[in-house]
Amino acid sequence: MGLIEDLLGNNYLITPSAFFLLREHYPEKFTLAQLIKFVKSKGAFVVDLEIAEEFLSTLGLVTEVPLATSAGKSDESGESISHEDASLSSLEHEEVENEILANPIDSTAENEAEIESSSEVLDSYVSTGEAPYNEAPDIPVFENRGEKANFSEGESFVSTGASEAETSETPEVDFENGYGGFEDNAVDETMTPPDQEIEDSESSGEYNGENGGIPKVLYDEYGVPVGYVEEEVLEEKSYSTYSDVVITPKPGFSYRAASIEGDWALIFDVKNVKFTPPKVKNASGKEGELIVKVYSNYFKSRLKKMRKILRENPEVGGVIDIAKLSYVNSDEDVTIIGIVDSKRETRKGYMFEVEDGSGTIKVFVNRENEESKKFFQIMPDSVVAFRGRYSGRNIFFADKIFLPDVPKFKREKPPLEEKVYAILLSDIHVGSNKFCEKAFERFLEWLNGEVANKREEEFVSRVKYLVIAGDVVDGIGIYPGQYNELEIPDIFDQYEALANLLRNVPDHITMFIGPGNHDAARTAIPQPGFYEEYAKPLYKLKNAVIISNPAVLRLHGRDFLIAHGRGIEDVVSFIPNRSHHRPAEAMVDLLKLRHLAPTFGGKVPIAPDPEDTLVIESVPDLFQAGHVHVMDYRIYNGVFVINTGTWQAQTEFQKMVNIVPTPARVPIIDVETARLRAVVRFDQFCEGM
Ligand code: D5M
Ligand code: FE
Ligand code: ZN
Repeated sequence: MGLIEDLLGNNYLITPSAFFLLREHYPEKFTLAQLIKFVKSKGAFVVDLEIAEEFLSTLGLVTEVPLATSAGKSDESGESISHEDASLSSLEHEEVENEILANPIDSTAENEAEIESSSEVLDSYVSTGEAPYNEAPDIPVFENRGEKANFSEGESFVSTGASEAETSETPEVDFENGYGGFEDNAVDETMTPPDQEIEDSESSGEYNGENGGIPKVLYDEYGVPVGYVEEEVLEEKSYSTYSDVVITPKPGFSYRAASIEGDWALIFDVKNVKFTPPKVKNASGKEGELIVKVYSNYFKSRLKKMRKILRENPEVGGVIDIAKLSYVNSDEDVTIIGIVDSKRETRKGYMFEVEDGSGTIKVFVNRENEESKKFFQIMPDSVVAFRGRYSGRNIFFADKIFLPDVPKFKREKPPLEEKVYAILLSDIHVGSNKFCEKAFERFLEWLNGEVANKREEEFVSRVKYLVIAGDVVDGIGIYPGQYNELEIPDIFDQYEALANLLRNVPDHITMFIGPGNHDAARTAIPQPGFYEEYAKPLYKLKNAVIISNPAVLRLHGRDFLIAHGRGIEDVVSFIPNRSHHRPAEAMVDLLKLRHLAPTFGGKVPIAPDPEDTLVIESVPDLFQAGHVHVMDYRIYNGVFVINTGTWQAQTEFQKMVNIVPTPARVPIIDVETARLRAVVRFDQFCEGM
């Protein structure tokens, strides 16, 4: 196999110019593993000329092909389709406006204004996207956000655009005050953002203290950080991997769920998707050909899936290809469906650049039109439909915008014979010195029957499933300075420790465990699973099923969409008034766009697989994510949307960027309704909170 195939087989890409540079040395002078390790260390999954050159120089190999770096680079960036390329630079703004000037359309006041406003073009990405982490903590939500308030005020459940019927669902949700003797605290507890007193000066440098320097990171052959090597001879581990944590069911405790038959199926898992790498004739084709092909296949797949979703909406009719617009009369209403390459605000309204495989067009929506508000919800690279008229001159005047969205009606499911509960968790971060180990152990005891009252007993007795949506361990080398906050500085031991805790989950409870960005797994999403070499202890748990990120799990006929949720970060950057502290709102935005991470080239690395598996193809009953470490939930058009928070107290990094986590809360989901039944809190046991 050649270098191209070898890289593709591992989900890595190479540009032809990089290929020319490297092929003469491969595989004699370097191995695939070496190259992948290097590329991964750059946080990339495309081997471009710059990376190839740097790689060769680290090997002490000098390129024999005289290529000017800068020229090569600009060639390549011209070829690749990234969001940066698609977004409007100021130069492009000028081009756009000039085009309008050069091709004046019928002289409606609107168009004249459009022309006049050329100097006032705003780029709404700039105004909305910047510095979400630096803003003052926008967390009114915490001020009166005790669980009580949450449940009694229907308000927090009313989602943007949800049908009224939804509010009637709130009464079925109730709240359990908490664990053991802590009810009093829990009842009128209001979250206070952690302040200085939490700062634990001892916590930093615990490890460094021992041998002074920063230890060396050890990578495996595929560039995954594996562990740290300390300079001194390793003595016995100074940390626990919880091998002594043995919790057994409380004698006499009876589990109803043990006699309820399990009914689950993984109806979508990335591992089961067969990807065929794109065929290119040979690598000596045009510069960038391969990458263009890979990306265009990816977008074709996205477009195809989204078209299908949009066409399910009976209101979306009369769809035609952009290329055929010139054949329709200017007074005829038609619909186009396309990927939004870019969007911007003008004085009179909003302009989109839309592409559908047959062509590209500018779409204008007047600000006076209520529909124009949807402008803010449309993330770059998402797919939407516009209905309106084509006036010629490559501008489409839309008066209606359709997001793919979720139908308003509730999906009725046949009732279940017995109550069954599922617990949804995420972001456990085992290995972090901020991991709330005591709280987690109390939770395990609770699952084993150490309950405070009859109500809790009923919950525990009927828990049949436990889902963990990523960041199950803290990993190593995930962010600069992480070492100082690691309790377990070895990735193998982190998974060992997690498994040692999870083996205390009673046998009749089936666990579904998927990866997140802190796990030993592919960096880009989708993530097929954990790398088996590192997460072996998890694979060995007899009642655990390893799932991909994302995955769709069907429990007793109810579909649970489970994702780690990195796309939330992009929503917070691109959509105004979104916050890390209200992730359910951002998750609803993703649902409306029917995609888990719409934007290419944003914060979230997305692998351009031949199939876009991040499209939310079918409407779930429940949508779970984690990642932002804040528990939050709401109902949107019949879908229960929940962010399941974390088991990690605030890290130094989160302190810096004003992220206030809500650790150690256990949401109990009634499988029949796919709704929240209760939240049981263990945060009293979480040190540092
Ligand atoms: O993510 C935990 C939270 O921290 C989540 O809200 C994202 C945020 N986070 C994580 N890394 C970064 C960087 N590098 N910049 C800004 N915000 C970040 P977790 O995936 O658990 O680390
Ligand atoms: Fe996390
Ligand atoms: Zn995460």
